[in-house]
Amino acid sequence: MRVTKMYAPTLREVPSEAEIASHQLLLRAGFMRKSTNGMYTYLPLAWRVIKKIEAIIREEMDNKGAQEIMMPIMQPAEIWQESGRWGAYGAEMIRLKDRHGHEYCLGPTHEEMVTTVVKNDVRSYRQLPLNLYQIQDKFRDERRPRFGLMRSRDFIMKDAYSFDRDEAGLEQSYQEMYDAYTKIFTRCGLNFRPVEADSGAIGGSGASHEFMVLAESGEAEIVYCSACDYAADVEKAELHTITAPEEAELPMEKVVTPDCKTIADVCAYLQAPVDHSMKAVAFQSEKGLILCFVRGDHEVNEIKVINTVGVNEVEMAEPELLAKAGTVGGYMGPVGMDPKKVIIVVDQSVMQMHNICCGANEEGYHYINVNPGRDFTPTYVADIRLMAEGDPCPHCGAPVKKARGIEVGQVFKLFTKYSQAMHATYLDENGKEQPMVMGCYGIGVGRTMAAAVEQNNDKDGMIWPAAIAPYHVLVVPVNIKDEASNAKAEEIYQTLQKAGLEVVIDDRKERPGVKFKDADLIGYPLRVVVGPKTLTTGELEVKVRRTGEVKMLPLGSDYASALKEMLHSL
Ligand code: 9G3
Repeated sequence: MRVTKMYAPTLREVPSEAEIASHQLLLRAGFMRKSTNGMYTYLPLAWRVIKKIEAIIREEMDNKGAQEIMMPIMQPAEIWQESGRWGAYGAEMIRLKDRHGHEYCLGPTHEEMVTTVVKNDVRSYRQLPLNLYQIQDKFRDERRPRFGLMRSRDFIMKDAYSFDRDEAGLEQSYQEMYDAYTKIFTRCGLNFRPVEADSGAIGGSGASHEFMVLAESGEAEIVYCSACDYAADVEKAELHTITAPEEAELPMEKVVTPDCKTIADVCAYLQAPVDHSMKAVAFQSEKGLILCFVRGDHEVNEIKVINTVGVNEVEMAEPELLAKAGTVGGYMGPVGMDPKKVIIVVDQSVMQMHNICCGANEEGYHYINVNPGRDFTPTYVADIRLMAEGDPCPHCGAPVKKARGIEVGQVFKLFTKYSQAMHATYLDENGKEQPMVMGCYGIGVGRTMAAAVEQNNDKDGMIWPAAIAPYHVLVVPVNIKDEASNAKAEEIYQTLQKAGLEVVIDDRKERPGVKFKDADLIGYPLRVVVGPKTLTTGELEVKVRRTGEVKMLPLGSDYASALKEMLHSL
C-alpha cells in the first residue's frame, strides 16, 4: 500500500468529547469517523484491524466445533413476547414498524432469534451439542454513548449460543468457550483477566464470567485476590456476613446532633465507633422510594439493590420524595419508617450489629442504641455491600485489591431460561421431551480493538500488537531527492511484499520528520528507514515501535525473514 493512495485522514486536533486515549487516537490517526452519537464508520486502517480480530475469533470458535451463521438484524416483536422480554428493556431497545405496521426491534442480542431457529429443526438428542455463532452489528440505544467504540449504540459483536442435552453438556460447552476466549484475547496481545460475574452464591456459582482487559480507563471495576486466583466484577462480588461481638442491648435514645450531615460527623460528635453506625442511601425506582442501610464504613452496591428489590433501574432519590416519606437527607434512618410504604433494604451485616447510631428522620437529630429487630423492621435483608479494597477474599480470606477493566467478552450459562419460555425441546434416548440447556457467549469486536489501543499507546500514538496491526512494516524513504535510495526503497518494498509481509511505503514528498510522526501515530510495529546511508553502509535500519530499539540488517541478507522473526515477539 502507498501512503499517497491510503485513505487515512489524520486530524491535528480531536473533539473534546474524546476523553480516553483510544477514542482520541483512533480519530486522530484516521482509523474511524463519528457518523452520529454513538455510531462510527470504520475507515480502512481500523477495518483491517477488525478483520484480523474477527479472523482470530473465527479460528478459535471453529476449533471448538462452533458453526458460523448470520441471522437477521431486524427481529419480530413476537419472539420477544414469547420469551417475555419485549417489555423488559425500555428505550435501550430500538423498535420500529414495517410497512404493514408489524413491530420489530433492531437486534441488541439474539437469544430469542437463535432459539426460534434451532427449536424448529432440532428434534433429537443426536443433534446435540450444537454451537452456532455470528459476527454482526448489534443495536442498543445507550442513554449516554461515550468513549468512542467503548460504549457505542451500534457495535460489532460475536455472539454464540450453545445447545446441550443437560447441565453436564452445558458445563462442557461453557468450558470450551471459556478456553476459546482465553486463546482469542491472548492471540490479540491483550493483558486480560476472566472474572466471576454472576450474582449467585458466595464465590460465584460459576454461571457467568466476564473477560476484562485491565486498563485505568475501563468502566468496569474488578476486585482480585492478592493470594489466590479469585477475581470478580465488583458489581457482582458477593460478601460474607460480618458478625458483630455480642453486647447488651441498651435503650434507644434520640439525641440532638447539630450540623451532623455525614456518618463521620455523627460518630465524631457522639464519640461512637463507625462500626456502631449505619449509613443510609436513598433511591427512587418504579417501585417507589428505596432506603438502603449499610454499616457506616461500607458502601451500597446499586446493582445488588436492583437485584434484591427486582427493579429495572434506580436513581438517587429527590429531596421531595424523602420529605413525602417523612425523612430528610443526612438524617435518614429505618426507625419509624413503615416497611410497607417505603422499601427498606438492610445489609445482612447490619442485622448482626448492636446499639447502632443512625438518622432519626428529623433535621438535627439521630438515634443511638438502635437494635435491629427490636427497633425497626426491614422490607428486605440482603448482601447489598460493595466489596472494598482490603475486604477479605471470599475464597481464601486474604485482602482483595481493586482494578479497572474493559469488558471485552462475557460467557453465560442460560440453562433453560429461553428453551422453557420458547418450548425449545428435543427427544432424549427414551423418547421423552426435554428442554435444551443453553449457554451464550459474546465478544465486543470494536471494543476489543479499542481496548488494545488503551493498553498499547504512548505520547506519540498507538502501538499495535503484531497479530492485529493494520500492516506489519512501514518503509520510509527519507531523502525525496535521492533517486538511488528511493529506487532501493521501492525494491525493498517489493521484496517484503513478495515475502508475504503486509507493507506500506510512505512515498509522499514530505520531510522525514512528518513521515516519522505519522508512523508513530498509526503505530506500525516495524519501520524500515531507507536513505543514501543505506547504500553506503549496505545496512537496513529497522526501528521497533514498541521499544524504540533499532536493528541494522545487511541488505544482502534475507532481511524479510528477519523482520518476520521480529514480528513474532511484538
Ligand atoms: C436487550 C437490550 C439490551 C441488552 C439485552 C437485551 C444486554 C441483553 C444481555 C446479553 C447477554 C448475552 C448474547 C451474547 C453475550 C451477551 N443488554 N443483554 O439481553 F433487548 Cl436493549 O446480551 N447475549
